[in-house]
Amino acid sequence: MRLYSFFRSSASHRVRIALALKGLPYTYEAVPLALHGGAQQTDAYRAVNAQQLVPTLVDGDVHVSQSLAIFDLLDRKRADPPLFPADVAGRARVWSLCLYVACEIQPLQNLRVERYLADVLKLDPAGCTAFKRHFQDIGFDVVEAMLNDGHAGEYGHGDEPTAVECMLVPQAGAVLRTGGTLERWPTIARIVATCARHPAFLAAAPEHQPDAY
Ligand SMILES: N[C@@H](CCC(=O)N[C@@H](CS)C(=O)NCC(=O)O)C(=O)O
Repeated sequence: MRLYSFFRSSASHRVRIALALKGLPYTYEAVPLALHGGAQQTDAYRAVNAQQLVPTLVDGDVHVSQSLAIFDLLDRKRADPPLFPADVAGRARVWSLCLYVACEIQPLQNLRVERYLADVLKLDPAGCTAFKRHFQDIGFDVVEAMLNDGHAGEYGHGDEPTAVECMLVPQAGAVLRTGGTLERWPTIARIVATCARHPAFLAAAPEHQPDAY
């Protein structure tokens, strides 16, 4: 398999964690994202992924975009350890947490949004950061409440990592990158600290990728 990834991209990071948890080997294809003139906007990358977003997973002649679709493919390819629980209620809870991060938090932090804020709405860098932090904060307030429903254990859903942590750890990284801390969200902070000691999460960390700078 080949993974088109950028070390600092949270969506790429999700998939790297999932691959590492399952112990699936892959070739790393770096896509150097940038606010302007990034590799995601080239014709060469558009031929790989029409969405012009990372990650893309290529498995033989199958090209898969969207991190959650990639999780599903990986779970079917190698069932163990499962990213999504088998029981109906647990599976729905994990999907709900994942979709909340994927749909309600991360898209508002994306480079294409920042490009519009900066280039068209003329927000200065501090304004762009305030915008991201606002939606990050209200998003993590919700995730914290969702995690505190009695079903978290050592991790966000029970005592083993699931897709919840594949989403949570990269999103927490985005908070730290914009100068924030996790103090406001003790359950998220506890789970992220637990993941920081897990070998799969260490292997997938942005600073350990070949394109890190
Ligand atoms: N919903 C997508 C999100 C993908 C995404 O937003 N990728 C970002 C990096 S984290 C990207 O490629 N941004 C490039 C841009 O906005 O120009 C997924 O889950 O894979």
